[in-house]
Amino acid sequence: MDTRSPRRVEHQQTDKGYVPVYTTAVVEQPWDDYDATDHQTWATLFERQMAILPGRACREHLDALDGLRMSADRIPRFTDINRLLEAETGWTLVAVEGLLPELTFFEHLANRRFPVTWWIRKPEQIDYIAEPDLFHDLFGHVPLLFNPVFADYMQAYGRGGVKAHGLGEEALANLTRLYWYTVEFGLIRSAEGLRIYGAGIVSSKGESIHCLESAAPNRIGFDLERIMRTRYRIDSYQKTYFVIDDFEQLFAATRPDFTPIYARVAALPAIPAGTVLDTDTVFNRGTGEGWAEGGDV
Ligand code: HBI
Ligand code: FE
Repeated sequence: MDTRSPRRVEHQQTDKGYVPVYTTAVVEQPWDDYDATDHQTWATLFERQMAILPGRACREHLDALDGLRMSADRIPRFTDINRLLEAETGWTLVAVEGLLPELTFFEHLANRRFPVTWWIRKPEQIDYIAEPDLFHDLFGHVPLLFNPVFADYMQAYGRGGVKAHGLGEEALANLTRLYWYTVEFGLIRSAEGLRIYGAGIVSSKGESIHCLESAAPNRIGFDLERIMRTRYRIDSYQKTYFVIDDFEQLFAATRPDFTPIYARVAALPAIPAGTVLDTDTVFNRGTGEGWAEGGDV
């Protein structure tokens, strides 16, 4: 059997679009099967991001890359990362085939396991891939699990997801928006200005530049219910980014029981991705020119 091609189950409409959803099995990282092209893809992506992230990514992400000894040399071994990560925050990586059904994903997070796709994109996909591959997960998501407060947030989020699973589609949609606008596309304030912490941004060259420097997107202060009502785009740069003061604010937001919040959000209309409300705290608002076409999710 060719261990290099992931076992796909079926394509599904997910919050990342119409992508394959994989078997839920935890597998071993087939590190010896990576070939020179795979390691070169990792090196190209790693070096390209490290050339632009200082001054754009938050301090916690850059420090964790050092702490986890990640480098361009070769694709990291999950076992090496786990030794360092588990000692720091009790999180470990598990290798998976790719995007998981929500409940499986939430259960991993609730147990401080982060699922990392074992395969890396092909050279022709170097600029964009719809699915989370090894680079997106390992370079984008894993470093912040080294930060104790963000690590607590991710576990609390997973527990919330397991609870929400029985509450139906709307609760799931609200949680997916929360994940999208924080874990994937979140910005954070710092003494030097706004910085990136979202994995979807930090693993993308174009969006790492766009999210801070373009006049187009809105940058709005974190508000849990506002985020749960806000649609998002899956096939172009975000029209709106939400800004947290610090990771404590994010973790504190998960403390209350979400059930009454889901009820309030369900009674209100969804907010289109590019809207700014009078009640919003706006950070150096842009002018909104140059929107890419395409529907909101
Ligand atoms: N599965 N492997 C993997 N990685 C993800 O980031 C992921 C997932 N399944 C569901 C999912 N993300 C999103 O629906 C989150 O909003 C829950
Ligand atoms: Fe992701």
